Amino acid sequence: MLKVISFTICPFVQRVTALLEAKQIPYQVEYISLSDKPQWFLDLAPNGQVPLLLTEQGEVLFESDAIVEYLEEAYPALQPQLSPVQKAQNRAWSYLGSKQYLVQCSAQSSKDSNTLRQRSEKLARAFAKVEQVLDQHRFFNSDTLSMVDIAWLPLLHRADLIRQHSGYDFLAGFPKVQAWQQAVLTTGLAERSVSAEFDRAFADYYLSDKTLLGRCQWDCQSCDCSANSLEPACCEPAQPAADIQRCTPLPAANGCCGSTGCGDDSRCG
Ligand SMILES: N[C@@H](CCC(=O)N[C@@H](CS)C(=O)NCC(=O)O)C(=O)O
Repeated sequence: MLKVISFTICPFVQRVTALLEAKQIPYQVEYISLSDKPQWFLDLAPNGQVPLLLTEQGEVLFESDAIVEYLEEAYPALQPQLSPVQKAQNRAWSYLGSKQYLVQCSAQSSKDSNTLRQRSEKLARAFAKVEQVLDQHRFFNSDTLSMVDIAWLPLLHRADLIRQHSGYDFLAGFPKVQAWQQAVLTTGLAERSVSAEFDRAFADYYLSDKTLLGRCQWDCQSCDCSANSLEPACCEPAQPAADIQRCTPLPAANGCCGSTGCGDDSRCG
């Protein structure tokens, strides 16, 4: 059976497991710690990174682009009738997506609204390109899943989790991309391609008190402090980090984020 060497919240791994799920190819997953990589992994992985794919014959494949292209060739194709040009176009749009993984990770890690805004702009430039080419199809360029959908799935999945938690939407202003996101999420591949620990591990890393998006809460009942607009960013720390209070409902007299955390008292009761 195929084996994927993985790290719980790695988007490059999720691209591979999403494709395996889409093709219904059985596989095992072995998780490693990236802060303490086992020697057997370092011996196998020339780039020292996950994902690795161990084929049924025991060959080692690394680099997610190479792995998904192998899976598309070696197993029944998602879109079998594509011309060489269409395949090359799909690869190019896929690379545009996978190049954004680390951009999104760094945006999600932002500690303040200026940083989040700057990092999101880079991501938004890529989503704007997709917005221009999405047409009447259900998925990227057809009514069935393509390799491009799989490549962008980790970005669309994470954008959905962030929006649900904080109200901040990486896809704001891109209605066609939002519709595409819904179509991709409706397949269930996002959940099936990650472990049961994914949501907790993702929240621990990106939605803790250490990140702006972690401090902002979609469902704050005391004021409109979700990171929807970042104008003003109600969850912004106005004081050193030690003083930050979470943006959960507090007595109205204190303001939503408490006297230390809210950038705009007029919005906080
Ligand atoms: N270009 C690689 C990137 C993979 C990557 O960045 N993986 C991260 C985890 S998401 C990793 O293994 N980081 C550990 C390291 O770089 O030492 C690919 O596409 O497979």
